[in-house]
Amino acid sequence: MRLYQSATCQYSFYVRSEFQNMGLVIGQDYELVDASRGTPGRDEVVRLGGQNQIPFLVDGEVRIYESGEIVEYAKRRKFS
Ligand SMILES: N[C@@H](CCC(=O)N[C@@H](CS)C(=O)NCC(=O)O)C(=O)O
Repeated sequence: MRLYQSATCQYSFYVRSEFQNMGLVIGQDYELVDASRGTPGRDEVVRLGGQNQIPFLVDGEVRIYESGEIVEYAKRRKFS
């Protein structure tokens, strides 16, 4: 999984916290990509998903923009 996010976005903070609570490990279970405005990461968000918004999760063909859905998806993926 690849999580596009930024340090100052509250929704990104929420997703990072939940991933940590689940015991997901950066570099092992997912990659963190800085997608602050004006970064190559943000360009990738738009290119891959068509919306200029973070947090954004990519996992294979899966693309999710809603923080709550990202967390639910990661839980299902880890625990099912
Ligand atoms: N649908 C979102 C709302 C996310 C949201 O509002 N993200 C803000 C940043 S915190 C955003 O991407 N705004 C547009 C921008 O930063 O250019 C969610 O709950 O995850």
